[in-house]
Amino acid sequence: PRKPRVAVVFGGRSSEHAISVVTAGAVLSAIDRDKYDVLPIGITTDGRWALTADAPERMAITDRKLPNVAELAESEQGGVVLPVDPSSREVVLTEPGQVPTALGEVDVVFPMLHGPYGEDGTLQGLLELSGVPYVGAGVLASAVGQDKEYMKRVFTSFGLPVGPYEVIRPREWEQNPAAARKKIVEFAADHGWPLFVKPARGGSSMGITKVDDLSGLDEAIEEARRHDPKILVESLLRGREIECGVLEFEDGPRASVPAEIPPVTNHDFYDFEAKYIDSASGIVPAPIGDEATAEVQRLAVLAYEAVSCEGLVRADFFLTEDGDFVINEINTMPGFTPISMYPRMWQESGVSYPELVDRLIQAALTRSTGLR
Ligand code: G1L
Repeated sequence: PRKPRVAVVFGGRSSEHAISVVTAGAVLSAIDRDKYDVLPIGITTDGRWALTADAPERMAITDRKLPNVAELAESEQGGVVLPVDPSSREVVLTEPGQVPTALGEVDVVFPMLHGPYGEDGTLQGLLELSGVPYVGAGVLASAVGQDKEYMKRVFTSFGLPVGPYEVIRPREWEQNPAAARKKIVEFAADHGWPLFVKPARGGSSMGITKVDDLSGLDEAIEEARRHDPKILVESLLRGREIECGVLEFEDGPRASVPAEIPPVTNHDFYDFEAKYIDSASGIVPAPIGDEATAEVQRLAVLAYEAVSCEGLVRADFFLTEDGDFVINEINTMPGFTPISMYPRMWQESGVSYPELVDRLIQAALTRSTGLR
């Protein structure tokens, strides 16, 4: 029989376009070509879908220059822009916002797009409608994983401890900012300053401000609302940052050894750059002892089940001075270069990067489509 064809979809209309391209390059390099055929599908920053050349070496960072899909598609040994007959090399440009009408013969999609339209369940929904199996979280888990309010509500209902938070909904701020401000000041009276003001949706750390007192509050709210009209206010959780990976095996999900993210020195908090670029600074395994390790692994699998994740998830916790874990968030599409925390945690647990990629593809293929 012919090999399953894996379409890796990457790039996209996101500020994390380049990270997606770099990560997709690493995944393409790791896919076993004796076992699978690959179809690299890039999305330009203005939304055109391109069937790019299978050339992972051109997707790496070179001379401090970040790769992008437009250059991959336009370069000499470049790709073609969909919709096309994948066997032809004809260049057909789609308009921004248009999606290809035919992905051709694709057995499984490996989605690698950050944020809205990639990580939030919308692309997953398109794939469900197309009847194409895909790697990772489904529609519901993706959407819950993108919304910090619903994520906390689901965690709470499954008995997972979450930190204190308040939600400010779009109308609350638009119709009565004074009441919203009062709600936040009362929250600060209960839980103390500083506060973190965050957009409720959107995966990265963009739009998040640490607020030390009332004077910075309005600006922080306005900034968060530029990313999402629904915002969250959280208190500073003192404690060690511990992460744990969950991966689906043939007999169900298992947890990796956890990692510790050391307190940041030159960043105000674990921000975008720290998260993706300085991930080498994480300590694997986290030096927290056997009991805490077992506990965080139990909670990570519980979070995976609570949100109905599939394939994988990275669960992020705080370990308080009392020795209790508080779950901060989950990430259905965690940093995924070979030096990112999630692959490093599995490496340390005895699962290599190529094996990780293979397990995720296999899990998607055996799941197939429809209700599961
Ligand atoms: F498909 C997986 F395996 F679920 C998957 C997909 C995407 C895991 C991790 C990622 N990560 C990324 O695509 C990204 C970190 C480059 C952007 Cl969200």
